[in-house]
Amino acid sequence: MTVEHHTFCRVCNAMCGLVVTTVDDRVTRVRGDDDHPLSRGYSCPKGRAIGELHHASHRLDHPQVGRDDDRRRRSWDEALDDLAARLDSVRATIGPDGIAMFLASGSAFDAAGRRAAERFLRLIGSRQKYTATTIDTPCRPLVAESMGGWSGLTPLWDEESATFLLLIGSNPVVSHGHSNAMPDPVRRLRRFRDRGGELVVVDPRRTETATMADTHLAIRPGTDWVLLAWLVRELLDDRPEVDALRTALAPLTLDLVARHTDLEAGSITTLVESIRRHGRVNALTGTGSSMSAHADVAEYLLWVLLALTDSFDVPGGMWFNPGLLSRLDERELPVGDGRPGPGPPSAPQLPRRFDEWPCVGLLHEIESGNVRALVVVGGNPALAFPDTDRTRRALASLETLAVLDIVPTATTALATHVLPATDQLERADTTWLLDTYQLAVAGQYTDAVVSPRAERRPVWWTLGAVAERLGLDLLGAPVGSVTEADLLAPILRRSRCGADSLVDAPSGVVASGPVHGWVTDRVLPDGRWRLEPPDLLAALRGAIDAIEDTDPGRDRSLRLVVHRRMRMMNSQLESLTPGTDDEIGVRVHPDLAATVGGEGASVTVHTEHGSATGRIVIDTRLRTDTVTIGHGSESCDVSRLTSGVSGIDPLTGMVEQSALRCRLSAGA
Ligand SMILES: Nc1nc2c(c(=O)[nH]1)N[C@H]1C(S)=C(S)[C@@H](COP(=O)(O)OP(=O)(O)OC[C@H]3O[C@@H](n4cnc5c(=O)[nH]c(N)nc54)[C@H](O)[C@@H]3O)O[C@H]1N2
Ligand SMILES: Nc1nc2c(c(=O)[nH]1)N[C@H]1C(S)=C(S)[C@@H](COP(=O)(O)OP(=O)(O)OC[C@H]3O[C@@H](n4cnc5c(=O)[nH]c(N)nc54)[C@H](O)[C@@H]3O)O[C@H]1N2
Ligand code: SF4
Ligand SMILES: [Mo]
Repeated sequence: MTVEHHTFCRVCNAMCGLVVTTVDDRVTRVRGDDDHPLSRGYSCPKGRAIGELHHASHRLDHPQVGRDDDRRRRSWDEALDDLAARLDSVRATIGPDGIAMFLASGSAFDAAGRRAAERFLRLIGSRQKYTATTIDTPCRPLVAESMGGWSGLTPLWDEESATFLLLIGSNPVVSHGHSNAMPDPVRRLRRFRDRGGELVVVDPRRTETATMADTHLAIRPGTDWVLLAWLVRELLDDRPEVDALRTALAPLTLDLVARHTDLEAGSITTLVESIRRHGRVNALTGTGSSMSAHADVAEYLLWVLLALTDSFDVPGGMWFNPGLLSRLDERELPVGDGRPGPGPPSAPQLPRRFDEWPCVGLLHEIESGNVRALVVVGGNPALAFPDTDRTRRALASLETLAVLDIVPTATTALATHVLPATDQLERADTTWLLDTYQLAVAGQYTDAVVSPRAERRPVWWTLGAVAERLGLDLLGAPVGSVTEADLLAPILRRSRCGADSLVDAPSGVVASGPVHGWVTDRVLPDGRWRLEPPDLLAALRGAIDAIEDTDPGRDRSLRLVVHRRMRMMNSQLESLTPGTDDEIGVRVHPDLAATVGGEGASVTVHTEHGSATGRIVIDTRLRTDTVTIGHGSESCDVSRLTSGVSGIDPLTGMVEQSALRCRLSAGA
């Protein structure tokens, strides 16, 4: 029987509405949902691949236990008994902190599974929680807490009433937004421009997004903070409350800023004038800014710019989505001052923030023997963590590495327990964890579209069954008697529009567009942004001191930067979406390519931390001093070029992943 199901995509933050056609238990078609209020029929190749992913022959279908030649297919009972016995022994011998968890992209869209996973670690009593935040964008929650009192504040573009949008190191036409979910980005940006909005893109590459902009500033990688420092300096005027900031910025001159950023002085001045003319600003950073050194300083200055121009929490400025399900505007949120807790025992210098430790801390904890067992839920640390060889040695040295995933990965290859999870079409879900990233107060619920194939099991079920064996009540009832609907019910009950109307709306609901005032009224300490948080101000001073001593004109080194690929989600979907092969390799400008063998030739990129070899892909959009490798591919693995020891951001523990000095050599 042919059935059309309304559901939503859980590959990336955009969470586009989809219509999935099934004939009996086969998925025959996936297309965008025309009735979806936010994505309006849009879908991308990744989303359209989820049917194929559901049926793919390489899917994990059965539990497996053991490493290398000893790995065997096991029954669920055997696999869970073995895993639980190992976790129990770690708990008994070295304590709960011997068990760690890495929760990443593949768990961010699994409401019931993610909730269960977080609770699992709490029940065990382990502090060893790690997520992708500290290898992605920890500068934003750091600045949110330091300036606004709460780390979860995420400024959103007001697409209907903003008149000026500044994008720094983000390419939403490909990524569909970093912290702002942007389904159908081209149509959205075009509509913004059509109604007179001005778009400025700051990126060393003339990206797909930059080609749509009024202005593209092809900045030298890693210098966004210098540009932002100048904008803030120009807009500070004579406000008395920012004297320390004014003093810190005093050494800058337009000439110095132009030389460092490699931008024309005239275009910098024009940007300042634009901001003054518009009055209110919408501005977003992405990984291009968050992954380079001084990311915290750049983010800090951006938020200062927004605060100074009265661009937060007011119409025409940026807004904060309280969430259809999160309902932040009704909660008592913790008030923080941006001070971190102590790091893990083997690396106390690292900060504990957002209730977790930085990913690089996990490497230290494994190497020191503090962590003996790691449970990975929807993550691929073997490719996502820095310094691939070191990371893999650490993962391979674990007594127990349990991985809950849907396909074999570089990480499952090192696992002791490979546990097949249900995919998105096999589970009921709701837009919970990321509802504050949506460009409207909106949400969606979906039933499972198809039943799980083979022996795939939901993440919550697997962890519930392990917990039961450890004598812990994870799910509130015996795992065999719990349904996904039971687990989602408490989340759905929080819906602003009521659980039933959310469940009954096939394409989701939009409760409202931008709302204003709740952050100022309920979150900000004393109703004001802290404009001079001590740690960020100190980081700014340090950066300015260093810049005064360097001559950018003499630093001709190439810079390695990050980018996302259209047809992959990090390391995912490589084998499914046609055209991914064209996206994998070392992208360079043709002039640079000519010096190392030309298009298609093999080239090796070296940083002070390591080297990676790939095929040259010509990219005429890049600066000639910029090289870029998309993250997430084993054949050309950019994480071989990063370090888990040097360049670690002292405030967040973030790894330096962009704007790294590098050089090229022809061949492998
Ligand atoms: N198609 C696709 N979509 C994705 C993902 C994916 O892998 N593929 N991944 C998802 C994830 S996990 C994330 S975190 C988001 C990321 O979302 P975005 O941050 O929007 O990611 P990118 O598209 O890589 O955009 C980063 C841009 O920064 C530029 N850049 C690099 N270095 C610098 C610099 O020093 N300064 C400036 N100004 N720009 C710089 C790059 O040229 C690139 O255009 O995307 C998400 N969406
Ligand atoms: N050098 C360098 N390092 C980077 C980056 C970079 O640009 N350069 N980018 C960083 C960024 S932004 C991020 S977000 C991280 C990404 O780090 P990760 O999130 O660890 O990387 P992914 O490749 O997205 O891995 C997600 C895993 O989830 C699995 N999965 C997919 N769907 C499901 C599901 O429904 N259930 C379960 N259980 N699993 C599922 C996928 O098969 C995949 O193995 O990497 C970071 N690391
Ligand atoms: S943009 Fe993201 S959410 Fe939309 S279809 Fe593509 S992968 Fe799915
Ligand atoms: Mo990310």
